[in-house]
Amino acid sequence: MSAKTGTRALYRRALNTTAAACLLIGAAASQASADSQQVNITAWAEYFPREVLDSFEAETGIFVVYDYFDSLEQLETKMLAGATNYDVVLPSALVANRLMQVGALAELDQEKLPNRGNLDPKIMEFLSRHDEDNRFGVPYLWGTTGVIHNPALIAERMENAPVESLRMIFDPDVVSKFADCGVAIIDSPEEIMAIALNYLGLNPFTSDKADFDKAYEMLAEVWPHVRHFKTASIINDLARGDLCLALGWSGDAGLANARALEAGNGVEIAYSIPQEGTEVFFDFMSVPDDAPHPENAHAFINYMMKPDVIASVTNLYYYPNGNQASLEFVAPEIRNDPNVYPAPERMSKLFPNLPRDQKSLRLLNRAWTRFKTGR
Ligand code: N2P
Repeated sequence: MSAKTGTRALYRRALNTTAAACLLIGAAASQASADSQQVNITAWAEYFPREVLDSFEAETGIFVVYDYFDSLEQLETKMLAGATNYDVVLPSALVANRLMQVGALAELDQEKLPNRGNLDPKIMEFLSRHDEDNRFGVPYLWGTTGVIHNPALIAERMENAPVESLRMIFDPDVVSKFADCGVAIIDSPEEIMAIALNYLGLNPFTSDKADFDKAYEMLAEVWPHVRHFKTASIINDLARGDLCLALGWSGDAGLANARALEAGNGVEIAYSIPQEGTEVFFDFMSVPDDAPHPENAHAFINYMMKPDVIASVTNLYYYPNGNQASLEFVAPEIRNDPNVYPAPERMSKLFPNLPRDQKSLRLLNRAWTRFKTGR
């Protein structure tokens, strides 16, 4: 489903349900326009389960309009232009940091977020590197970027493939073995370039051109074996068996596996956090400075911090969350899966994505574009 169709469908649905709710709660509600009873959110596709949005709507009478984005760059560009009409946006902590600096995010009204007490103080402290005193956002889901693979298709092509290593993607002798069953890389320049630099033993946040040249040289050898960079197609392509390997996000591997199971097509998908270390990301719930319904935005964010609610998101999407009180509601097989909640030994090798200076960003984007376009 394209982002456009999805949004239209939800709009229609939101209006119908608004009409039904008005009938139910009578005159007071029917006077409120559909507009003031809505919250416009934008996030990745498959990041807020329909059933969770349904319960929020039922509990609050506020209807959710969900618009998808396919890349952080797309979200950032839109937010910098302003007047998005969004009430809640889901940037990564890194992108949120840049948006704060230009005044594109509103400071949250902490009084309206009583469920904040459920959040994990360690994660809050961590996030204060991007958002001092945690004033502009609260953590939603987090995860790692690593090796998603189809063990059966991989084993047919290589015995003892190094699935715990980024060699699966960055070593041309290895990745070339899987070109025929389909290799994809998420279209996320800041994440993938940092991982590539780190793999080479270089500073992931370097602003040295020679470092970017080295990373580009490595990636150029990988490019002929990559089928696509379509972030939004990766889950379904893996689930159908149309890809056997991807450098992508931890939860998307779990989701692809669950989808294949549902389809009963015999496909199995696994994930590993690379032993060389990789990026850990934190996604942020925040409110644009010009949000049309800031009250509803706070109600939404507060609802998503209910322990059982956010645990149900983790249980469906295989991404850990930043809510300590939710852990007891997280299914044990997810809570104890070291590829979802990383074991301490792997955790110590993870690095968060940090802000880069303009020069570094320019070099990074140039290397990425050359890589992606094969030039
Ligand atoms: C989309 C998940 C995106 C998480 N399915 C990236 N931070």
